[in-house]
Amino acid sequence: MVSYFIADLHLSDERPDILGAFVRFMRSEAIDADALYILGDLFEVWVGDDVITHTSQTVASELKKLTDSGVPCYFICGNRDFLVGKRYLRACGVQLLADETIIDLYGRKTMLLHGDIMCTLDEAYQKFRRKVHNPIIQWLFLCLPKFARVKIASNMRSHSKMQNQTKSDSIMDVTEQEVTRRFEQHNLQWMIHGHTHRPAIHYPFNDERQRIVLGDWYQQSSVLSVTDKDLLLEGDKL
Ligand code: LP5
Ligand code: MN
Repeated sequence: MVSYFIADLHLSDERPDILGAFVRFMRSEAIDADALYILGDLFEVWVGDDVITHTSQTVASELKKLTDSGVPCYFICGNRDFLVGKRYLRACGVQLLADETIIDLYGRKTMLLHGDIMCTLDEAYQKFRRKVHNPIIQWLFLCLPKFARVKIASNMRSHSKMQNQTKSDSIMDVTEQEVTRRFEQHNLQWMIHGHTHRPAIHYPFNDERQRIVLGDWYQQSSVLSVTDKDLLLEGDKL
């Protein structure tokens, strides 16, 4: 009885080492899981299900093998791959979850989310997020030819990298206010998210309530395993 949680792998054709680590994980630990939850930024960038790459094909094939073998897989989108569509997820056999989803995790009321929505001090990002989550803007973007979408996403990435250098660590973290509000409003026991790339276990009120932050996969893997008794957040060298 174990469920796995991963996020921020940022898979792309430029990083075959991370893709290799993902494939190894899918063919080892994941095969005996009760469930696998992917909490966003599985891909470095996603500009439409019709832009097929070696990475997108490999991931789909690994996920499909796992889901066909009876392990349910769930996906919450991140700020890089919010355009992952129904067509691709269907090919993977993966179920899309709402941006903020509450599950019963072996008796613990747990909220799952990517995490970006709680970075409310980062007003420029939240404004950007509202725009790119607008279904009309997304539809218009997806009507563009592939090369134009790739180019726009690459410009956005450059802009984001530049902006991030000027932002403080606290601006790019979740706020205590957003965390507390969700714990209280839903009477949560646990919250699990990624996005900030600061793997840790926080205790916002007491030992009973935990906020678990998953790490990215740039230098090492980061996997949270949860059983009915305990949890383990660990990383392995790529
Ligand atoms: O991603 P990361 O870690 O660098 O930083 C994030 C926030 N940045 C983003 C932007 C993405 O990196 C861009 C890639 C998305 C491509 C998706 C497909 C295209 C969709 C098109 C529309 C439907 O998410 C960053 C946060 C940081 O996390 C920490 O939380 O700070 O936020 C920003 O950098 C936002 C900027 O401050 C403002 C907006 C930048 C984009 C401006 C667009 C200009 C590009 C011109 C294109 C013609
Ligand atoms: Mn992210």
